[in-house]
Amino acid sequence: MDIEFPSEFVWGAATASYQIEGAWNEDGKGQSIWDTFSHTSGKIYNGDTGDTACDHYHLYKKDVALMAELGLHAYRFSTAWTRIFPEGRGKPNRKGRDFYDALIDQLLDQEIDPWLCFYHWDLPQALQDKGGWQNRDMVYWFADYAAFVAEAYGDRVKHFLILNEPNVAALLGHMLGLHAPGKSDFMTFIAASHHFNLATGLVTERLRSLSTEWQLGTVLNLQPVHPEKDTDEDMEAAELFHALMNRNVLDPLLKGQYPNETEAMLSSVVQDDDLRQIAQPLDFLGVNCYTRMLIKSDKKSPFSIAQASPPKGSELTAMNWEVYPKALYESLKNLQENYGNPRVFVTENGAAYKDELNARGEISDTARIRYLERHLEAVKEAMEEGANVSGYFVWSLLDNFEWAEGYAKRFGLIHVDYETQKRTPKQSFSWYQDVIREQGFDRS
Ligand code: GCO
Repeated sequence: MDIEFPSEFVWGAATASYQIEGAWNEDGKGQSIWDTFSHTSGKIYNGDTGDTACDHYHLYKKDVALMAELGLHAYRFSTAWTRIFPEGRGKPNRKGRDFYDALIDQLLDQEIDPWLCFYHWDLPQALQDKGGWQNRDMVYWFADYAAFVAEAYGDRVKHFLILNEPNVAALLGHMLGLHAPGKSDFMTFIAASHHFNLATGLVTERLRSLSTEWQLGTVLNLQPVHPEKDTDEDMEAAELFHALMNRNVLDPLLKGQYPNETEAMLSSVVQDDDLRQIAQPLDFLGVNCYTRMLIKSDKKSPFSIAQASPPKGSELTAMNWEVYPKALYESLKNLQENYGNPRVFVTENGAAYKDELNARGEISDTARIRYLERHLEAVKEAMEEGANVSGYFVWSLLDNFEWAEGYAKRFGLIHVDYETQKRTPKQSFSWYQDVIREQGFDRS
């Protein structure tokens, strides 16, 4: 076999509550900032919302059966905070808690390891109304919620992911206004960035005091940042973006300090004991990586940083993201060489393509298979050079609500017809079935 992985390598797939569950206001669930944002006209392509999504809330047994058919070792999902605490705090909602109980039991019945993420962006609106992540109290409200969830399911769930991509949530939701809660303010971005970091450390400390049984990690979006041109201006812009996007979360978590480039920006929100609180040892790091970031200097943009277009003729996915497998290799090598080679799981990697059903109702998504193969090759190359990688989760199990893009972008191994909720495994589903069974693949 051309590309082979160790026998204990974990093969998974990932989703997120708001992107697949639907039932946005059912069985006592409260309103999240993504319910608010998607119900605000002009925010989401085509006016799409997560009101129904893949209706996973009602179809989860069917979806778990498909995961079993796929042969998944692990399934990464997130709990909707407002399903468990409709207002974010206070009295828990029994029906919401029961849903995740049933999902976890269904997974265990099929011998699929549940990997639970406490937060994949769907903050309770009631807490946003109190300032959300800009408010330092969020850190304690989140820790209370995470501790409740860990104690509710921790007898069966052994892997917890604390936050999903805090760096992306801070930037897109609080600086660029492209994601919920739709803020575009530098100090809101800075405060949210720091409070996400603080929350990660506090939850780690709280959960360690509750059990030594659990494997605790958190999920970061790590994309290497390259200057568009080798000019001083572009290289400086790339360095600053790397500090804002990657190092502003990596350095406090793994080194107990903020990067020089951003330390002064954060000084107004960092309090004495914070950096010690943040740098609590984790059992693993989740790395989400899709492509690289190409950055150029642009005096008219915030921080004089702008994203450059991929080089002419680049191969692109339906998101117009450059297919650049080396990005995943570089992200993994960066952790090995600059952050003490922590245990890593690739917790998201995948691609959106224009998937169409052929006359026989099949989807031959060969471009996605090729994308996944090339990125797994990059993972294997990094591992052969000593990177400490223990598993890989495809984003995503199902086509789903792709945030501001709505349902226009399909990342799933399984096609979802949103009118009928019919699930159709794509060719990549069968390909991944073989990869999991063989622990590797021959290049196509
Ligand atoms: C995340 C991602 C997912 C996206 C995927 C494709 O932060 O984990 O935003 O929710 O759907 O990365 O963009």
